[in-house]
Amino acid sequence: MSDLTRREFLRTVGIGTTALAVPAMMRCTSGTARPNILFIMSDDHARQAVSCYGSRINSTPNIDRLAEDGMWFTHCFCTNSICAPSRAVLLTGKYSHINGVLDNRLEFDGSQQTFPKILRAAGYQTAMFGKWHLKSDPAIAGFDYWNVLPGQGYYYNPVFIDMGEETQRTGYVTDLITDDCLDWLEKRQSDKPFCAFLHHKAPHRNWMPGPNQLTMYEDEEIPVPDTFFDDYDTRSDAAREQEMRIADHMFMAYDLKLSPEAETKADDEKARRDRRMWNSIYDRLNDDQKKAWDAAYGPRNSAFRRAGLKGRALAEWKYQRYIKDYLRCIASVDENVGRVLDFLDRSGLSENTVVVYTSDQGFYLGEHGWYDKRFMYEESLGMPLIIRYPKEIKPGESDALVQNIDFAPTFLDYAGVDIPEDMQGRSLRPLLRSRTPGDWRDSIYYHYYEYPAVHQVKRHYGIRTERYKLIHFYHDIDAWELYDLESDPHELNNVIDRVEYSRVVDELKTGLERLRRRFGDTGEAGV
Ligand code: SGN
Ligand code: CA
Repeated sequence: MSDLTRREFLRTVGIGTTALAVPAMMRCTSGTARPNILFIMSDDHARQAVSCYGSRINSTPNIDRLAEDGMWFTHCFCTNSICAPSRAVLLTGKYSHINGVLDNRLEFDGSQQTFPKILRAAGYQTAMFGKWHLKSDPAIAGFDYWNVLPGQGYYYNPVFIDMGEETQRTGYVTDLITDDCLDWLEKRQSDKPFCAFLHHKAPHRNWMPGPNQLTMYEDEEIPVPDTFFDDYDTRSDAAREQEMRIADHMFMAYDLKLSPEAETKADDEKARRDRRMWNSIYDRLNDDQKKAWDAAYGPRNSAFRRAGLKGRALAEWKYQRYIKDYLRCIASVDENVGRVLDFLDRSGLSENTVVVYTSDQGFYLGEHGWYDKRFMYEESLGMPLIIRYPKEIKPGESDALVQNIDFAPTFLDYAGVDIPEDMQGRSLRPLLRSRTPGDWRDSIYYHYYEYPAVHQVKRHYGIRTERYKLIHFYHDIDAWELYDLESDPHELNNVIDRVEYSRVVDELKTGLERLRRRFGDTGEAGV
């Protein structure tokens, strides 16, 4: 999008053009011992699948190593539960309506202020590895070195864009991204602190496990979430009209890895699309990879065909196939986090490096019958967030309400650089020093825009406090929902019309308006 078109666009959605200005270089206030920053972010890794968060379904021993020596946040939330917007929030410390990336279809304007640019000006080396997904050039956004996947990228034998040059490489994406980051860390200029982004594609759809995990969970049954058969009884139509139900909306071949010849014979558009998508993915595998894949999935798929499942049993089978593939992808992410932590230990970098593990948003692992994200309900609103910095962080858990707008200010704070006033988040450093700082926010603000679009989750915004969540769905609907998270942690009872909550609703509506004014998000336009 040209600058002019972009400015016009931003004006139509009520965004000022000041967001596009790059401020003067920031003052560096610290001495030489500035910490390195290693920001590890996976794609769609729900905290229900991280063992330090009490996962019932898997174990992540290496990610847990960070939690053993660092702080994990139980109430970290995204501002807009989708990939590109989350990444733009990370870079800018500003909400989507200010940074301009309201949804995945928009391009990030890298000419605006980003924290990597500020760090670079303060003497840091900056690098970006893996999933970028912001369309524009990472160099313009502030990276000295970058080696990224185009778009969503592929799991097997992916193409990378290494400083502008495209190459296809053999191997599994999570291993390759880690290799690149470790390689750069070894060769970096060691007289400067670094800020490296290690962004995995996994465990994003279509959940293709790596060669080392193909047979993991083979003989196990993964527990089905209590809310898997949610009938959306008390909710507005938004929950009923989505298209992200495991039972109804997954592709048999592309998502569930059933062989297209056997399971997607139908000649309708969905089956044709499914065959096309799966074949284009499977054809990327080389002969050895295909052999290993077929040896793992062939017998499972034959057993599925023999069983002739229907109704609830078929839905539960789909859940098992989905969740096992998803968890297999995570096992590889965890293994690769271990490689990185070992490298930091070996090179004496662990003490002076702030290491973060997070995900671009949460994800539904069968809760409410769903996969994907987008909704403001807990599982996709929440993000895992673990931060380790032995010099300063006391290990433990924090339940403070934090958001991804806080990441940029936190890193600038650690680097001893002034935090620009127009950043909308707050440094987490006081929370990381002491779990109970007197003055912290008591509510968070959320706004999702990408509708109509894949998965058909309607536009909505809302407020979450420690106890309540108020959501307003708008655009082709005008519906409010209220959840009392204390008595209803799974958000099954929308109590918006219950008279005993009328005072709470009034207070939350006032609080929501206050947040919308404070953050300058007064329109409902979206795109
Ligand atoms: C793709 C996926 C969707 C997913 C979006 C956004 N479909 O379109 O299921 O919601 O990405 O994900 S797929 O058929 O291409 O796999 S995001 O994490 O990048 O926001
Ligand atoms: Ca994502």
